[in-house]
Amino acid sequence: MAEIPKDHPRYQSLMMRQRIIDGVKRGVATEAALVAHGRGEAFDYLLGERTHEFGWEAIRAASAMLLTAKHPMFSVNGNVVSLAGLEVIELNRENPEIGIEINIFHFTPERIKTISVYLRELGATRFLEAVTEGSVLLGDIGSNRRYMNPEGIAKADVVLVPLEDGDRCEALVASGRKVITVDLNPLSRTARTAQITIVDELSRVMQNLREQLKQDRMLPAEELSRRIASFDNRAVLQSAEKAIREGLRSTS
Ligand code: PTJ
Repeated sequence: MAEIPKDHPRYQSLMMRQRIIDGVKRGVATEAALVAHGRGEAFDYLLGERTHEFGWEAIRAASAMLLTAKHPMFSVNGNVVSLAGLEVIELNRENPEIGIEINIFHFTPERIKTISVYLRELGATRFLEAVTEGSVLLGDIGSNRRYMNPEGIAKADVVLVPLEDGDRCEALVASGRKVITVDLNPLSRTARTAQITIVDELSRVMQNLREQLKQDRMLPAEELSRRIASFDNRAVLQSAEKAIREGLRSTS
Protein backbone atom coordinates (compact mmCIF):
# COMPACT_ATOMS: atom_id res chain seq x y z
CA MET A 1 0.00 0.00 0.00
CA ALA A 2 1.32 3.46 -0.93
CA GLU A 3 2.03 5.66 2.09
CA ILE A 4 -0.61 8.40 2.41
CA PRO A 5 0.74 11.43 4.33
CA LYS A 6 -1.61 12.42 7.17
CA ASP A 7 -1.52 16.07 6.13
CA HIS A 8 -2.77 15.29 2.62
CA PRO A 9 -5.94 17.41 2.14
CA ARG A 10 -7.85 14.32 0.99
CA TYR A 11 -6.30 11.90 3.50
CA GLN A 12 -9.59 10.40 4.72
CA SER A 13 -10.91 9.85 1.20
CA LEU A 14 -7.67 8.16 0.14
CA MET A 15 -7.78 5.92 3.23
CA MET A 16 -11.33 4.85 2.31
CA ARG A 17 -10.15 4.13 -1.24
CA GLN A 18 -7.43 1.91 0.22
CA ARG A 19 -9.94 0.09 2.40
CA ILE A 20 -12.08 -0.82 -0.60
CA ILE A 21 -9.00 -1.97 -2.54
CA ASP A 22 -7.99 -4.15 0.43
CA GLY A 23 -11.56 -5.49 0.57
CA VAL A 24 -11.39 -6.52 -3.08
CA LYS A 25 -7.97 -8.17 -2.60
CA ARG A 26 -9.36 -10.17 0.31
CA GLY A 27 -12.47 -11.23 -1.61
CA VAL A 28 -14.83 -9.41 0.79
CA ALA A 29 -15.80 -6.99 -2.00
CA THR A 30 -16.01 -7.64 -5.73
CA GLU A 31 -14.44 -5.68 -8.60
CA ALA A 32 -17.83 -4.00 -9.08
CA ALA A 33 -17.30 -2.52 -5.62
CA LEU A 34 -14.55 -0.29 -7.02
CA VAL A 35 -16.94 1.19 -9.58
CA ALA A 36 -19.64 1.77 -6.96
CA HIS A 37 -17.04 3.36 -4.69
CA GLY A 38 -15.78 5.65 -7.47
CA ARG A 39 -19.31 6.90 -8.04
CA GLY A 40 -19.61 7.66 -4.34
CA GLU A 41 -16.23 9.43 -4.32
CA ALA A 42 -17.32 11.73 -7.16
CA PHE A 43 -20.41 12.86 -5.24
CA ASP A 44 -18.41 13.20 -2.03
CA TYR A 45 -15.87 15.40 -3.81
CA LEU A 46 -18.66 17.73 -4.95
CA LEU A 47 -20.11 17.77 -1.45
CA GLY A 48 -16.74 18.89 -0.05
CA GLU A 49 -16.11 15.56 1.77
CA ARG A 50 -17.90 16.75 4.88
CA THR A 51 -21.17 16.18 6.72
CA HIS A 52 -23.80 18.77 5.81
CA GLU A 53 -26.80 19.81 7.90
CA PHE A 54 -29.09 17.64 5.70
CA GLY A 55 -26.84 14.70 6.67
CA TRP A 56 -27.25 15.47 10.37
CA GLU A 57 -31.02 15.85 9.99
CA ALA A 58 -31.22 12.36 8.48
CA ILE A 59 -28.87 10.97 11.16
CA ARG A 60 -31.15 12.31 13.91
CA ALA A 61 -34.23 10.77 12.26
CA ALA A 62 -32.40 7.47 11.67
CA SER A 63 -31.35 7.27 15.30
CA ALA A 64 -34.94 7.89 16.43
CA MET A 65 -36.29 5.27 14.03
CA LEU A 66 -33.75 2.65 15.11
CA LEU A 67 -34.38 3.29 18.81
CA THR A 68 -38.18 3.05 18.48
CA ALA A 69 -38.12 -0.05 16.23
CA LYS A 70 -39.30 -3.43 17.50
CA HIS A 71 -36.76 -5.42 15.49
CA PRO A 72 -34.14 -3.23 13.76
CA MET A 73 -31.59 -4.87 11.45
CA PHE A 74 -28.40 -3.66 9.77
CA SER A 75 -27.98 -5.20 6.30
CA VAL A 76 -24.32 -5.29 5.22
CA ASN A 77 -22.73 -5.99 1.83
CA GLY A 78 -19.12 -6.29 0.68
CA ASN A 79 -18.55 -2.53 0.38
CA VAL A 80 -19.97 -1.82 3.83
CA VAL A 81 -17.85 -4.50 5.48
CA SER A 82 -14.70 -3.35 3.63
CA LEU A 83 -15.20 0.35 4.42
CA ALA A 84 -16.61 0.15 7.92
CA GLY A 85 -16.51 -3.44 9.22
CA LEU A 86 -15.14 -2.46 12.61
CA GLU A 87 -17.60 0.42 13.01
CA VAL A 88 -20.52 -1.89 12.14
CA ILE A 89 -19.43 -4.29 14.89
CA GLU A 90 -18.97 -1.45 17.40
CA LEU A 91 -22.43 -0.05 16.61
CA ASN A 92 -23.89 -3.52 17.22
CA ARG A 93 -21.92 -3.87 20.48
CA GLU A 94 -23.26 -0.52 21.73
CA ASN A 95 -26.79 -1.26 20.44
CA PRO A 96 -27.18 -5.06 20.61
CA GLU A 97 -30.83 -4.81 19.54
CA ILE A 98 -29.66 -3.74 16.05
CA GLY A 99 -28.74 -7.11 14.51
CA ILE A 100 -26.33 -7.59 11.59
CA GLU A 101 -27.25 -9.60 8.49
CA ILE A 102 -24.97 -10.25 5.51
CA ASN A 103 -26.79 -9.79 2.21
CA ILE A 104 -24.80 -9.54 -1.01
CA PHE A 105 -25.68 -8.99 -4.66
CA HIS A 106 -22.74 -10.83 -6.21
CA PHE A 107 -23.43 -14.03 -4.33
CA THR A 108 -21.17 -17.05 -3.98
CA PRO A 109 -20.96 -19.30 -0.89
CA GLU A 110 -17.17 -18.66 -0.84
CA ARG A 111 -17.69 -14.91 -0.64
CA ILE A 112 -20.12 -15.29 2.25
CA LYS A 113 -17.53 -17.42 4.02
CA THR A 114 -14.79 -14.83 3.36
CA ILE A 115 -16.98 -12.02 4.73
CA SER A 116 -17.93 -14.08 7.82
CA VAL A 117 -14.30 -14.97 8.55
CA TYR A 118 -13.30 -11.30 8.18
CA LEU A 119 -16.10 -10.10 10.49
CA ARG A 120 -14.99 -12.65 13.11
CA GLU A 121 -11.38 -11.50 12.73
CA LEU A 122 -12.58 -7.97 13.45
CA GLY A 123 -14.27 -9.20 16.61
CA ALA A 124 -17.87 -9.93 15.58
CA THR A 125 -19.56 -12.68 17.53
CA ARG A 126 -23.18 -12.34 16.44
CA PHE A 127 -24.36 -11.89 12.87
CA LEU A 128 -26.75 -13.61 10.49
CA GLU A 129 -26.56 -14.63 6.84
CA ALA A 130 -29.45 -13.97 4.45
CA VAL A 131 -29.04 -17.26 2.60
CA THR A 132 -29.62 -19.98 5.15
CA GLU A 133 -31.92 -22.86 5.94
CA GLY A 134 -35.47 -21.53 6.07
CA SER A 135 -34.61 -18.24 4.28
CA VAL A 136 -37.69 -16.15 3.52
CA LEU A 137 -37.98 -14.58 0.05
CA LEU A 138 -38.51 -10.85 -0.34
CA GLY A 139 -41.08 -9.72 -2.93
CA ASP A 140 -40.43 -9.15 -6.54
CA ILE A 141 -36.66 -9.24 -7.06
CA GLY A 142 -34.73 -11.65 -9.20
CA SER A 143 -31.28 -11.25 -7.63
CA ASN A 144 -29.77 -13.03 -4.66
CA ARG A 145 -30.65 -9.96 -2.65
CA ARG A 146 -34.13 -11.49 -2.22
CA TYR A 147 -33.15 -13.80 0.65
CA MET A 148 -33.93 -12.84 4.25
CA ASN A 149 -32.82 -14.68 7.36
CA PRO A 150 -35.98 -15.87 9.20
CA GLU A 151 -34.61 -14.53 12.51
CA GLY A 152 -33.28 -11.30 10.98
CA ILE A 153 -34.61 -9.10 8.19
CA ALA A 154 -37.64 -11.39 7.68
CA LYS A 155 -38.79 -10.27 11.15
CA ALA A 156 -37.53 -6.68 10.90
CA ASP A 157 -39.70 -3.57 10.94
CA VAL A 158 -36.73 -1.21 10.31
CA VAL A 159 -33.74 -1.98 8.08
CA LEU A 160 -30.57 0.11 7.90
CA VAL A 161 -29.15 -0.72 4.49
CA PRO A 162 -26.31 1.45 3.16
CA LEU A 163 -25.03 1.43 -0.45
CA GLU A 164 -28.03 -0.51 -1.69
CA ASP A 165 -29.44 -1.08 -5.17
CA GLY A 166 -32.86 0.31 -6.05
CA ASP A 167 -34.64 -3.01 -6.58
CA ARG A 168 -34.08 -4.30 -3.06
CA CYS A 169 -34.83 -0.95 -1.50
CA GLU A 170 -38.13 -0.76 -3.37
CA ALA A 171 -39.00 -4.35 -2.40
CA LEU A 172 -38.20 -3.70 1.26
CA VAL A 173 -40.38 -0.58 1.31
CA ALA A 174 -43.18 -2.38 -0.58
CA SER A 175 -43.06 -5.13 2.07
CA GLY A 176 -44.05 -2.55 4.70
CA ARG A 177 -40.63 -2.21 6.26
CA LYS A 178 -39.05 1.15 6.99
CA VAL A 179 -35.75 1.65 5.19
CA ILE A 180 -32.86 3.87 6.25
CA THR A 181 -30.14 4.13 3.64
CA VAL A 182 -26.76 5.80 3.22
CA ASP A 183 -26.12 6.99 -0.32
CA LEU A 184 -23.95 9.84 -1.55
CA ASN A 185 -26.08 10.04 -4.70
CA PRO A 186 -29.34 11.83 -3.83
CA LEU A 187 -30.68 11.04 -7.32
CA SER A 188 -30.46 7.26 -7.02
CA ARG A 189 -33.62 5.14 -6.89
CA THR A 190 -32.58 3.92 -3.44
CA ALA A 191 -32.15 7.47 -2.16
CA ARG A 192 -35.59 8.42 -3.48
CA THR A 193 -37.37 5.29 -2.24
CA ALA A 194 -36.05 4.93 1.30
CA GLN A 195 -37.94 6.66 4.12
CA ILE A 196 -34.66 8.10 5.45
CA THR A 197 -31.68 8.84 3.21
CA ILE A 198 -28.41 9.88 4.77
CA VAL A 199 -26.50 11.63 1.98
CA ASP A 200 -23.00 11.36 3.39
CA GLU A 201 -19.95 9.12 3.21
CA LEU A 202 -20.38 5.81 5.03
CA SER A 203 -17.44 6.07 7.45
CA ARG A 204 -18.54 9.55 8.59
CA VAL A 205 -22.12 8.28 8.92
CA MET A 206 -21.04 5.39 11.14
CA GLN A 207 -19.23 7.73 13.51
CA ASN A 208 -22.09 10.27 13.61
CA LEU A 209 -24.80 7.65 13.99
CA ARG A 210 -23.05 5.95 16.89
CA GLU A 211 -22.72 9.32 18.67
CA GLN A 212 -26.37 10.19 17.98
CA LEU A 213 -27.63 6.83 19.25
CA LYS A 214 -25.68 7.36 22.49
CA GLN A 215 -27.21 10.81 22.95
CA ASP A 216 -30.77 9.64 22.16
CA ARG A 217 -30.89 6.33 24.01
CA MET A 218 -32.49 7.79 27.16
CA LEU A 219 -35.00 10.07 25.41
CA PRO A 220 -38.71 9.30 25.79
CA ALA A 221 -40.26 7.36 22.90
CA GLU A 222 -42.80 10.15 22.25
CA GLU A 223 -40.01 12.63 21.60
CA LEU A 224 -38.32 10.24 19.18
CA SER A 225 -41.62 9.56 17.40
CA ARG A 226 -42.22 13.31 17.02
CA ARG A 227 -38.78 13.65 15.47
CA ILE A 228 -39.56 10.92 12.91
CA ALA A 229 -42.96 12.46 12.08
CA SER A 230 -41.44 15.86 11.37
CA PHE A 231 -38.65 14.46 9.17
CA ASP A 232 -38.96 15.28 5.46
CA ASN A 233 -36.81 13.06 3.24
CA ARG A 234 -37.75 14.93 0.08
CA ALA A 235 -36.46 18.19 1.56
CA VAL A 236 -33.23 16.43 2.57
CA LEU A 237 -32.71 15.17 -1.00
CA GLN A 238 -33.41 18.61 -2.44
CA SER A 239 -30.87 20.21 -0.09
CA ALA A 240 -28.29 17.57 -1.05
CA GLU A 241 -28.88 18.14 -4.76
CA LYS A 242 -28.54 21.89 -4.24
CA ALA A 243 -25.24 21.40 -2.38
CA ILE A 244 -23.93 19.25 -5.25
CA ARG A 245 -24.89 21.93 -7.82
CA GLU A 246 -23.10 24.54 -5.69
CA GLY A 247 -20.09 22.20 -5.51
CA LEU A 248 -20.10 21.96 -9.31
CA ARG A 249 -20.20 25.74 -9.68
CA SER A 250 -17.38 26.31 -7.22
CA THR A 251 -15.11 23.72 -8.93
CA SER A 252 -15.70 25.07 -12.47
O1 PTJ B 1 -21.15 -6.67 -2.00
P1 PTJ B 1 -22.24 -6.74 -3.03
O2 PTJ B 1 -22.07 -7.93 -3.96
O3 PTJ B 1 -23.60 -6.75 -2.41
O4 PTJ B 1 -22.16 -5.43 -3.96
C1 PTJ B 1 -22.18 -4.15 -3.37
C2 PTJ B 1 -22.24 -2.99 -4.40
C3 PTJ B 1 -22.02 -1.68 -3.68
C4 PTJ B 1 -21.14 -3.22 -5.45
C5 PTJ B 1 -23.63 -3.02 -5.07
O5 PTJ B 1 -24.60 -2.85 -4.07
C6 PTJ B 1 -23.79 -1.94 -6.11
O6 PTJ B 1 -23.50 -2.09 -7.28
O7 PTJ B 1 -24.28 -0.78 -5.64
P2 PTJ B 1 -24.70 0.47 -6.56
O8 PTJ B 1 -26.00 0.15 -7.24
O9 PTJ B 1 -23.55 0.92 -7.40
O10 PTJ B 1 -25.01 1.57 -5.46
C7 PTJ B 1 -24.05 2.03 -4.59
C8 PTJ B 1 -24.45 3.46 -4.20
O11 PTJ B 1 -23.70 3.81 -3.05
C9 PTJ B 1 -24.16 4.52 -5.29
O12 PTJ B 1 -25.25 5.40 -5.41
C10 PTJ B 1 -22.92 5.28 -4.75
O13 PTJ B 1 -22.96 6.65 -5.08
C11 PTJ B 1 -23.09 5.09 -3.24
N1 PTJ B 1 -21.81 5.03 -2.52
C12 PTJ B 1 -20.65 4.43 -2.92
N2 PTJ B 1 -19.70 4.54 -1.97
C13 PTJ B 1 -20.25 5.22 -0.93
C14 PTJ B 1 -21.60 5.52 -1.28
N3 PTJ B 1 -22.42 6.19 -0.45
C15 PTJ B 1 -21.93 6.54 0.77
N4 PTJ B 1 -20.66 6.27 1.17
C16 PTJ B 1 -19.80 5.61 0.37
N5 PTJ B 1 -18.56 5.33 0.79
